[in-house]
Amino acid sequence: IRFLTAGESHGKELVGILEGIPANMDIDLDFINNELKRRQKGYGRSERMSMEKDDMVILSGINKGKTTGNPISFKIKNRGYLEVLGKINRPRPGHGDLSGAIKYNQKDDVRNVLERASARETAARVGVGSICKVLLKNLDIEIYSHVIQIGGIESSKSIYNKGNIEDIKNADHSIIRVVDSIAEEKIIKKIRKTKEKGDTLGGTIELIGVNIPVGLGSYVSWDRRLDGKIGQSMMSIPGIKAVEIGNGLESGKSYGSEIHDEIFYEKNYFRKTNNAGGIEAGVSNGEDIIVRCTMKPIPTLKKPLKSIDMNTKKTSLAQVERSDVLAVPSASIVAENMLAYILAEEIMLKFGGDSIEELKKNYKLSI
Ligand code: EPS
Repeated sequence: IRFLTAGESHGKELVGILEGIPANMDIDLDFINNELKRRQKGYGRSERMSMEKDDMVILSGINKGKTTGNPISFKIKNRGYLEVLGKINRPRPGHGDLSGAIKYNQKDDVRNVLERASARETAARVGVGSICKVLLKNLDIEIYSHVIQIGGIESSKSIYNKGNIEDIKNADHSIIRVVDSIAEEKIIKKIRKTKEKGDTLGGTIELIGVNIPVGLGSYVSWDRRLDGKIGQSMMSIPGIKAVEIGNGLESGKSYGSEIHDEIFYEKNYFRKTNNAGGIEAGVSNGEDIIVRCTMKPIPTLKKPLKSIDMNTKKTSLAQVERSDVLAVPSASIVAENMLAYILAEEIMLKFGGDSIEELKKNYKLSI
């Protein structure tokens, strides 16, 4: 399967095209729109979020609530559409402004760069990913996420600490998707103070994929490794600067005897630990897939950093635009949906099928 998105942050609409989804799959538009809504929540987002009520308009590939096998195309309206936008020529450190302006020769006005580099585009990706989630649900594969750290304050409920899947399923009950209520309170206070100071924050997300079959991805070539594909998809989310599979960071500090997951057998192979995060040698091993992503603070600061005025080449303060204090909870929903896309792609590669009936039959025969 493959997808493309188009659209600018304050342009008229975002559009997406997703190809390769099998025919006859039931699509519940309410489920998709709820995914779009989940991405818009979170404490510390710009007032733009109360303006945008994202909903998907299907243009093709779905008929009478079922996929047809044809490419699916859709649009999402930007309620924040602005016909005239002010010029920008004081690039924000940490944003794509300056590199984009030089690369695309937009030195007179960086506006065209940031309108596409904006994370608004991820709404279309959630549209794509939510259709992939429906495909995965047909095979009982689910993806959950929560936020495990913001501004250095950690949740105790990470999967390698005191967290468990039941806690994580409740992440939507928290406005910042933190399931440890003590950490949640501290973080909300920190966000409030950060906003007052005109500053921004980043954080870390944890994702869990459950009911994953053995054998997605391959070690035979570098570009078929599942961890490599997941890594790229996560790194492609604006602001993500680090990706970890399983207990990856810890593993570099441990003995092999402490970190590798021992293998047992009772009717089937299983492991009692999952430090590998469900992937060994670029192949899913049947355990839950665990991924963590860290997002840097938003680069638009109300109290701006030093930059250069591109007209005068003199030191100046970076441009101030309306923006978010942080977008980590939103990024967690984007990450769920990017993981759904990668897993759906791998499922189609391994099991195949032009209709959902054929995919399900192939899947049952193989696992
Ligand atoms: C964004 C800046 C803000 C965010 C936007 C991403 O928009 P505005 O500049 O209009 O306040 O709200 O995110 C979205 C619109 C969205 O839907 O996530 C940026 O600069 O990346």
